[in-house]
Amino acid sequence: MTLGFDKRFSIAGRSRLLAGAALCEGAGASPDLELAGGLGERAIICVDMDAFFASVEQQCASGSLDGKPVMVCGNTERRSVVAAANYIAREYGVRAGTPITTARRLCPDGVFLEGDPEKYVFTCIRINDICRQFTPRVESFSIDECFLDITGTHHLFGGPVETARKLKAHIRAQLGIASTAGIGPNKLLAKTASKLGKPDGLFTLTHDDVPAKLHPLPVDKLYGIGGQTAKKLARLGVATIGDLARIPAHVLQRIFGIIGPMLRDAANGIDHSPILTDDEQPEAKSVGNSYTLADDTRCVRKVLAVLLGLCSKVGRRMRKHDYVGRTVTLTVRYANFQTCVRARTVEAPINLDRDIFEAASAILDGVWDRRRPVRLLGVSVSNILQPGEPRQQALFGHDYRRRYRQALVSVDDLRDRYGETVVTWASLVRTPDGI
Ligand code: DCP
Ligand code: CA
Repeated sequence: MTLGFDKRFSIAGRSRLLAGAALCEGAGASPDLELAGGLGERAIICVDMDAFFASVEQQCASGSLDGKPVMVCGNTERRSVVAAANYIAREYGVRAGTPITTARRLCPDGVFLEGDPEKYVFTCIRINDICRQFTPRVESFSIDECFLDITGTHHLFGGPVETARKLKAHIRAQLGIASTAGIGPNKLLAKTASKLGKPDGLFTLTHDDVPAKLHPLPVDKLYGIGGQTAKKLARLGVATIGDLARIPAHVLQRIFGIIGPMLRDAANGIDHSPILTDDEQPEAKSVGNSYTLADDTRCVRKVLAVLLGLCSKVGRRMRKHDYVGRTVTLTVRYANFQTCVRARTVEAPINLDRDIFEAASAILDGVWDRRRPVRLLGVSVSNILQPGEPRQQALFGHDYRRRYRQALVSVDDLRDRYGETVVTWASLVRTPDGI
């Protein structure tokens, strides 16, 4: 998927990437040499800290919490939920998002700690510094997760697996926390490998592994598939990633719109998105809006209505300047002020409300834990093509797009003359937060 979907290279022109079977911790040198063999192809590591907040707290406690179930919460009051549970606490059934009252019932002898964001941000910066000792091409993906493009540097450390092993060892030695490294020929497979290798693992997924290791997994294990998409796929009889991989792209396009073909690519382990270092993040030039809700809410209808309103605003501003863009970024801030920012890059540039909404709601679907009240939403479109730059047309739905665009141009014109509220989406009419 894209984990940022940047389709710079054609699928047809793509040769086999990393060769070799999946490797686990302890793999010898020869498979690593094999992995390094795909000339000119990419080798990506996704490194993700294990039970991050809990691991940092355990490290700070200098061994006094070792062997105990540890849970970190927004606060230790009754209303709060668990943000991070160490792997011992998970044996009791506690997970991120478990209400604290339930967690106390499941694990009465557990250690409950209030989160300390400063410590986690400080550790996050140090993780990034350690990653940059292995390659300059590091993308900080979330507070405890980085992608490293080691294509050009892994030979300095003994190959991809040895690089990952050394990276994990450095993190443990310098920060005292366990991590899991996934290796793959792209971000999607590296990320999936890191999930499969948890905890404290080192796992590789190559293109050759896709049929045997990716396809049998439940479809909701595919990165980027959230609860709503998974439900829709279940209704269509799609149980595994392999089932999804076999559906023709045009069928998925009809059902899921612009993200349909991306879902299929992802199910086949295809992802061309680049590693974007801090300096290369596309936010620099973007059109965006954000909105703080009148009340924190878990109501899906309300959240989607706000999102649609935001996408509408962003689309209108883009059309005004004749901009089109390919990367949609969604910001979700929860009631506890924790903020999640995720981006998705679509194949053809967009500026229509519905296309922006499709991408933004697909991201929301993947990130929003429905139990967490939302405080603020933000949408921006970046990767902007300026007026006059050559534009690739969307492959599907030409006629629909033409008519839809014409309708929106008329709506924009009405708004120019009579004000922003003269025409709005039906689903926003009844919503107090329909901005
Ligand atoms: N986090 C949070 N609320 C959530 C999920 C996560 O505050 N609902 C915070 C706490 C986590 C950190 O983000 O420690 C990283 O999230 P991960 O999803 O990577 O989860 P963990 O690192 O805790 O566990 P894992 O070992 O599964 O990666
Ligand atoms: Ca983690």
